[in-house]
Amino acid sequence: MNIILIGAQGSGKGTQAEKLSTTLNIRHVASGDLFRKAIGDQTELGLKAKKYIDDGKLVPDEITIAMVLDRLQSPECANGVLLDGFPRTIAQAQALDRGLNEVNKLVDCAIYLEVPRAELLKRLSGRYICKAHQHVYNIESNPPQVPGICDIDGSELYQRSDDRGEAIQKRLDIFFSETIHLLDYYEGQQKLVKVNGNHSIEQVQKDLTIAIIERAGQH
Ligand code: G5P
Ligand code: MG
Repeated sequence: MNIILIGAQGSGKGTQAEKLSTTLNIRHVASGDLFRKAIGDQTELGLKAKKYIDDGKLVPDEITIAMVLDRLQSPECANGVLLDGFPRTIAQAQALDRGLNEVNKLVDCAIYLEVPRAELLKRLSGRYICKAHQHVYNIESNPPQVPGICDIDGSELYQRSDDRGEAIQKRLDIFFSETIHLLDYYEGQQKLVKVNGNHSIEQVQKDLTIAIIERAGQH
């Protein structure tokens, strides 16, 4: 299965995708994680992307599309993917359809994780992620066992540079004015599924699993 997870910043895409991809045995591909890895490794791609990300802006389509489509061609994605944070523009969605079509694949469903803006702001300002593998925590609702240390790999936790100040508001504005149009795009293809993301992590995980099983049963 190839599944897209659409949701505003802080809606839980990364948190939920990490668990779901294991359950479904498909690869979790997160465009933001790929960019942060490239920035950490100081590659040419990372240097280009950094200024947009720190500023809370979208990285230009041509850079983003090339990076994600390249990743989708790797053998580890052959069994299917759970895309987190991509596509984010109509041009990206069209490029994804074309790229999958070339290898006789398609998007099976696009899930929208709905969360109110006030809750998103609260979650983002409390979020910490780990340096080694970008595992996600929240100081209020999902704290690590030892403060500042990842439960899973023992690496140090840090706050993302775009989770501070104005960048948070700017990213949310971009989502609700631009990325939101993807809902019409996938509704038009009869692939859109909406899931309420404003519950506990465990409840949302259950609801997502049910939604995906129901969707698979319809095809
Ligand atoms: P990213 O990395 O894709 P965003 O901004 O889209 O970043 P973000 O912020 O990573 O999305 P998320 O993954 O949806 O949000 O949320 P998360 O990290 O899992 O959870 C947020 C917090 O809520 C955590 O503290 C978690 O513990 C808590 N939480 C999670 N789930 C739940 C739940 O179910 N219930 C409760 N109560 N709490 C929960 O993109 C970064 C930048 O990269 C560039 C852009 O510059 C972007 O700003 N970029 C792109 N640019 C162009 N096109 C693209 N396709 C791009 N992709 C990335
Ligand atoms: Mg994320």
